[in-house]
Amino acid sequence: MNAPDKLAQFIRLTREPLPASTKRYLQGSRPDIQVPLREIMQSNGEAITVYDTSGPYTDPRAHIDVRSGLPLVRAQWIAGRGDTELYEGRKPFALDDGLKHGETDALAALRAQAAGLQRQPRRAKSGANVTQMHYARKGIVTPEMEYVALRENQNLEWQAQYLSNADREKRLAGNSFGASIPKVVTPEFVRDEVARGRAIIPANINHTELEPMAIGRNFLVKINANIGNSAVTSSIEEEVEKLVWSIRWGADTVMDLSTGKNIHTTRDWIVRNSPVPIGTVPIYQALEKVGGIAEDLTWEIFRDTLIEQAEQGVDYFTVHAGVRLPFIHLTANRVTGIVSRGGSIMAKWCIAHHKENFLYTHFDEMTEIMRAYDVSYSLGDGLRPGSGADANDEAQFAELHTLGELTHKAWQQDVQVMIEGPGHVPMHMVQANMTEQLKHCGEAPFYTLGPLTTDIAPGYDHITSGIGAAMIGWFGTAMLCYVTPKEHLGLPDREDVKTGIITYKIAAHVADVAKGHPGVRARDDALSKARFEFRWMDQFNLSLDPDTAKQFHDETLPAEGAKVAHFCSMCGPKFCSMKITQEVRDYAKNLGVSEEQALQSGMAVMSGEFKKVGGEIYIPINLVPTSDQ
Ligand code: IRN
Ligand code: FE2
Repeated sequence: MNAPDKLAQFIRLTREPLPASTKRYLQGSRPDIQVPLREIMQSNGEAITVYDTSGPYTDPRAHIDVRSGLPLVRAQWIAGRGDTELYEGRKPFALDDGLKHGETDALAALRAQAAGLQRQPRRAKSGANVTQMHYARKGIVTPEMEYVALRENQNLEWQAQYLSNADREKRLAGNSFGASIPKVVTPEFVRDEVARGRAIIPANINHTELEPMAIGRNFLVKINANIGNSAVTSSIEEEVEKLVWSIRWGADTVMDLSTGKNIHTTRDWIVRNSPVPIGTVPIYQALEKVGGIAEDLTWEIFRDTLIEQAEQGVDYFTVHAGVRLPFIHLTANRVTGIVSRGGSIMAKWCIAHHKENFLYTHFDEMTEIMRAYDVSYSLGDGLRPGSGADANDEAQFAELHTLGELTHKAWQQDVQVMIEGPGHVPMHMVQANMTEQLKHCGEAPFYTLGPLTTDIAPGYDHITSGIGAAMIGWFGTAMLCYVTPKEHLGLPDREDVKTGIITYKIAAHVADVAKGHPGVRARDDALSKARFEFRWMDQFNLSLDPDTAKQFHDETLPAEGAKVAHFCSMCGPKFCSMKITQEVRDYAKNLGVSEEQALQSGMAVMSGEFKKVGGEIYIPINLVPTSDQ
């Protein structure tokens, strides 16, 4: 089987909807605003809806051909604004960059097809500003903003049916560290958040396949999954597979961090087949263009790379413009020096030329390019700490303050910005990062990598970082960059990607619950109820990873009957606390007394028993009642 066919087969497999799930759409104010969500139907007839990042792949009615890309959701919106024009575009740099590495037939076939994927690019008409921030500041609600508003509301019907107003207020009053989460997200609210730079909608005008989403402190916490080949492993089709796989499990954005061969072609395939925003670090490709020699980089090569990627439809760029020459010596005494790839490339350039970072000196020019395509900045943390020992040091915060300065410069041109954050930070030092970011970056969304709260667990860094991610999400970080179990050890495979995503869905969700988004706890409550009522299938289906939940259960109790049994193999039939509670309730009902009274009389009986055996907490084994064994 050739590579594209293998890919098509994989995508067929991942088109299965998740168990008991149906794709639904919320209809917006115009026919082409249709916002997806996933409805999970329970055996008791109650439905829970959840945010759905999986795109058309999980819609059985959608026709998908990876060779031609996804449906063009935004085509009418963008063209309708009349402020962009189609143009010739640049020839992708070194279209045949794979050939010199000894290209296989399968890759040659992919390239030929990718050429078909390339579309004529669009850019802003001369003098026009096409960014979402620009529209927002003019008071205009774009279809993208309306789409996002519909998408952010969680289980509104459920809330109306099951939450009293008081309950809703109680949830909203959860400690949200100064965030102001609305009861209902309206398009006007989204517009206002984007206008003041507190949220971004990463949406390149060349990414017409995009289902818009927002990143901001007053919205649901988002997660990003990194994919991408390196010089040593992985292929184009594997990367598209990882994309489809990532959004199936809930990645809100995906970054293509490819550094190996076929960078341009891989990206074409990813963007054309992605319903979620795609981010990149353009300095990686620029470095490939100069044969990997950082000193040979120039602003011109970087600028051409930016334009090349902007034409392809990349939605946000990580730019390490805060790694300034005067800050580099501040890392000299660190335990782990500079751990950011982009940061180390720029530091090397600065030192070699003894010049200020060209990303910093050309920032306004760069912003003009971003503006012409509405690419958002993700201002990179090139000096983030790479160990707990280096956390919150002078180098890190000097860079953060510079990122704040650059944010305000970008905003002068209405270009959207988020700020990248660490890294490795012990738990008690996590909150200072958020406080410092809020203070210096004008409330632009924070986007952190973990942080990892300890350095002693390679192989488990999804967990060391999931802890920090949950905390910083609660404090106000808008997007969490996932870490997989392979962090520090190797390139993640498909299973690692899934583990990283589920871990980060947990972190984001616990933060959302703590922040008080009124509808997000619907899922917890429904799952708890299903658990208490021994509706095993509902418990699996409501979970973040139904396959694993079911598999673990079935490992010890595989029989169909066990799916309705009032116990599992953890405690067995006699010691199931939930079963006993239910028995107490039934007992009370039979006696016609309240649960509390029943518990009290039950306890009186128990305490009698307890005294009979001598009143010791630990009783000799021969005195343990055995009658019911
Ligand atoms: C996120 C927050 N801080 C860093 N990140 C991510 O790290 C960033 O979005 C990108 O995916 C990756 C960039 O790594 P380097 O080049 O800074 O190591
Ligand atoms: Fe690290």
